[in-house]
Amino acid sequence: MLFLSVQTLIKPSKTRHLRNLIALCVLLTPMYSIANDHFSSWSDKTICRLAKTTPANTEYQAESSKRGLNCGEAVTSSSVVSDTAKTTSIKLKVAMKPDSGDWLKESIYPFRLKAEMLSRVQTNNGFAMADFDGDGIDDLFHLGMPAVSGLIYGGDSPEITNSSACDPNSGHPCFHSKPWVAVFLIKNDVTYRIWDGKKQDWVITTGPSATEVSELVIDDNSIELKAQEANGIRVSDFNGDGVPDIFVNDVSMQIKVPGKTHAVRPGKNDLYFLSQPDGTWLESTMTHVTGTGVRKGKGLIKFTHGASLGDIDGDGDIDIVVSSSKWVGNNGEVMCYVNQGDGYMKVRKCGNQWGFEVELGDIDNDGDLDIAFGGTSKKAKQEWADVDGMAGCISYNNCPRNYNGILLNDGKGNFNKRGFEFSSPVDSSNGIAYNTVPAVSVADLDGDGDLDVVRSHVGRLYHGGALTIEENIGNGKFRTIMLDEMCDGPKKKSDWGLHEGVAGAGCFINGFKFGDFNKDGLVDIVANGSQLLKYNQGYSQRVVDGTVYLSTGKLKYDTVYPDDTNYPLVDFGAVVGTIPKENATQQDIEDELAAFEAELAAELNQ
Ligand SMILES: [Ca+2]
Ligand SMILES: [Ca+2]
Ligand SMILES: [Ca+2]
Ligand SMILES: [Ca+2]
Repeated sequence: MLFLSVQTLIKPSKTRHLRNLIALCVLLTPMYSIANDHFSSWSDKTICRLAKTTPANTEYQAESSKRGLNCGEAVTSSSVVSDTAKTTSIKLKVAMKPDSGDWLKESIYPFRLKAEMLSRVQTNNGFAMADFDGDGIDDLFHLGMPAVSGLIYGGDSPEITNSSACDPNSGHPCFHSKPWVAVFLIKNDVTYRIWDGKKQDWVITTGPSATEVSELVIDDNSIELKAQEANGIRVSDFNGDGVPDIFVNDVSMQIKVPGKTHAVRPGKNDLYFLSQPDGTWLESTMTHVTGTGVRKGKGLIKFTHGASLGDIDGDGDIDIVVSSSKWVGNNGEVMCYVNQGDGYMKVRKCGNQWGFEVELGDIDNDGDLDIAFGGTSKKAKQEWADVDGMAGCISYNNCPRNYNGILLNDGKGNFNKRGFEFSSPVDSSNGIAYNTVPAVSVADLDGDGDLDVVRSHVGRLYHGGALTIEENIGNGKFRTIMLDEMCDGPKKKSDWGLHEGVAGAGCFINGFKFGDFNKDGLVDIVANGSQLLKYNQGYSQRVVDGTVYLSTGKLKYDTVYPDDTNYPLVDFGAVVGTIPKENATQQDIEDELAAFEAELAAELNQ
């Protein structure tokens, strides 16, 4: 799939008028056709789904009538299964890398959509892409903390929380009544006229467009099961109907209680949305999640900072692994949602490691999915022992809770055995160790058949941020081949902020996506920027969101920023409320063309 925007085509031209003239000439035909039939690229299935689930939308109804589609009847489960069987295999696709759902199939990076979402939500907490309408183009699932009242922030009330919290005694509906998940249907080759702030002019663009269909995500649960601090979104088909489902892990919030030596957290369940025969996604924790640690009506509460999807037990269905930052003895637990084959999940303990991030991949190439694990750094623990103590450590040199490395699968979905440990501390340029790994991902970056590891690092309380790339050198062993520091953080401990989210903190990568963005056969990396990035405005720290590590050969990278001229990813052409609407008519284009011709002629005559 080639996504070529006209902006890209005409970028090299220094003459704005000439550029626009070329653009207009190129665009006349496609714009005219779009103006007459903007649904042409939408499948019958999509039109029916939207017509059925949004009966008030007259345009969907009209289009389904025009096509003679019978969308009115409730679709039964059996008819969906047979319909699915015609087009896709019922057997689930096993999420071995690279088919993890984290790979960007198209060279799109949704800046415009994220900006749109940032105006609606308090924080952008990540996105995932998967094709849900079966047109071959990945659609977008966005996670963001809703703007709600009643939240307490560490910056305002450090005596209550390090980060942000909902005070259960405040009476505020902080256990959100607003949704965290938004879904956008992506279509390609849509032509729009949009305002370009840099050029201070309207430009015409052809490329992907995003249409919001979040009304398809349904959460009928009581407030007790709403998200509180959702930290990541992952999509894969859990129930085998060929439509991606949605999993959101919730790390919940940390509250200090007077008189207690450490913070307590109320804890919330993860969110589990399953695709339904009527085309919606329904939050299904109550009906579809049971097992160890799952309390009836409350789901699994394990402070799951990270999650990864894949077939951990080799039975052909997609399971879920979550990290847990709940202390158990001197260490913690890894929990697994084990798929029963039909989307019913039975939770069990599947490892004994405390920490933050998990990413599945067959690290040792023995056919089962292992975990690349992100936790805290021993050196940082020791550096901050005077402030934080050494909780969880048996001795100064023996801190089992502080682990960054590989957890090996025993073939049955148990991750008790440690493999390679990333041994050397990652130090900031100020000589202070990075504390935590808030994102880890895996891909075969050098094409030698084994999975390499990419990690994000932050200092204590998210001060400073860096990335490392670890090359798999065989037998599941690694060496660091690259360290890129985005923000160095405070120069000394006494300059450190007291909580997360303070000005200057929060410059970090919270997720990676991979793809071949310049079609040279090499795997490139794009970094999803921190959710706190907006707090960094006005600081000299480098903006990380959308930074591309463009491979130039075996494990060598050019770092490309979103405003560089050779930036390889395409933004959405437009984000539209409900359905794409043509913004320009044939007459508009002809008028504009005439105006440019006149301006150009005047310029040449000067
Ligand atoms: Ca599904
Ligand atoms: Ca499985
Ligand atoms: Ca393995
Ligand atoms: Ca490799």
